[in-house]
Amino acid sequence: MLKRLWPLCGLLAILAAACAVDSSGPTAGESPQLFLTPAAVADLAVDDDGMAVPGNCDDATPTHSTISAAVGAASPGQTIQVCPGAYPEAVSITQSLALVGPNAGVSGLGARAAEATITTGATTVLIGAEDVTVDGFAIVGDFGVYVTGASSSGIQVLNNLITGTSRALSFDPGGDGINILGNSLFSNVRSLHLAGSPFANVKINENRFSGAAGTGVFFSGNGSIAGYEFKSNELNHLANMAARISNGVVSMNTINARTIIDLHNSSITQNTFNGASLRPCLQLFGMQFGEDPSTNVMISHNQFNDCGAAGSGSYALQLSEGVDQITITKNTFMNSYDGISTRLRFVGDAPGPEPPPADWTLNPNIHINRNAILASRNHGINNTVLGTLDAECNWWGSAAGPAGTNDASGDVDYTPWLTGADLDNAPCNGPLPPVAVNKDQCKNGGWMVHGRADGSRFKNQGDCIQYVNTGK
Ligand SMILES: [Ca+2]
Ligand SMILES: [Ca+2]
Ligand SMILES: [Ca+2]
Repeated sequence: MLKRLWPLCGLLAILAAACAVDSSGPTAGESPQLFLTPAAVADLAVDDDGMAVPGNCDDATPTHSTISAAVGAASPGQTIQVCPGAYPEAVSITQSLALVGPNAGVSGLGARAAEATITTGATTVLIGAEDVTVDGFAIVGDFGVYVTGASSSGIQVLNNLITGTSRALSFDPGGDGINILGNSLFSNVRSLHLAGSPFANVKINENRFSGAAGTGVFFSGNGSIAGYEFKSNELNHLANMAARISNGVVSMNTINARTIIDLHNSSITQNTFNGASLRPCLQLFGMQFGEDPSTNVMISHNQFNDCGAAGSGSYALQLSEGVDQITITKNTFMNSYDGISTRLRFVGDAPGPEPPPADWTLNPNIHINRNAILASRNHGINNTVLGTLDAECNWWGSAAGPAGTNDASGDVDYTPWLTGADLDNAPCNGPLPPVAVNKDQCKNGGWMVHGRADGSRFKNQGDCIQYVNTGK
């Protein structure tokens, strides 16, 4: 039935996307693909079987069999459609182009159609121009995708599976308007590297970062990023986001790796951090390694699970020297070694004397309020430096407040505390007064230091005696 439509499809190339039959037979493993609506038909087509037209990989018209040949034939701003297949070639792009693979628009984290797989042992996709899009490929190399040249402005890396021996995705120059969305990036050294500066308006959303070793996500410490989204990623690879990031939002990620970040005028919200009881979870950069200490950061509504272990990496959340205007609220810290700690200055940090002990003083504008701090294994809050840490109005898992290893250590103001688990509404009135059980406890001012079993206070001695007698 469909075979009989074939001549019509050949005549009406513009409608070719409606015709899924390949009279020459598809490449092994290649199922018929419908890429693009006719209105979005690409300018050039590539298929490793040497036959396709834009919009139809199964057309019998001869075309480029390598991506490099199509890139060489393209004019600036054109779109190149790449059909499923194997492309063992290094692709170098030196002008604005869009490379559109068979999984364009399809996340790298889920089910995919047959891939266009580009593979070399060296740098596989080299981008040396602004406004280049690479969407919907599988890419394997020493460097998977490597952005070089004077500027990375307008680079879009979307919906790819990228594996790199040294780097999966690496940017040498800074730039404005960079989207890294929907990719699965794997490397045992670096899954993502931003080396250049300055960057602006960088979105890194809905990706997965994986690798067994290395600093997986690394931003150069002398760089800057103004305007930053890091949302809904799955981060399984140590992240050192050392660039000075301003106006950033880190939200809704699942983070299964230690993460260190330098943030300014930014927020960290609605993330889940998992430490597996062996690694620390989140550290805010201070002035170690010459960083500009994090300032004006809201850390709220995050879940920290099983973070930290004895030794240097002991925390769910750690504040480093010099951070200021930090608000930590409505988070849950569950089963951490230390829930929240302050970082001692270590040898190699600049500036100041070495080594520890507590040799720096907290800024006063750090507030830890209305969090749940539960089942900590060493300390719920561990302040190892000078200055008082404001930790009033937290819920410690009991109306009786901190206890056992779920406690506060060092100079921490933790009273009053919440006497209920509702972080939005529980009263901040702990410690609760001892319950009056006989009327003698009401006399001689005793009514002022006793209370009811629900934690409420008495108005006067008579109120107290009535409670003892009637329970009301
Ligand atoms: Ca074909
Ligand atoms: Ca093919
Ligand atoms: Ca207090």
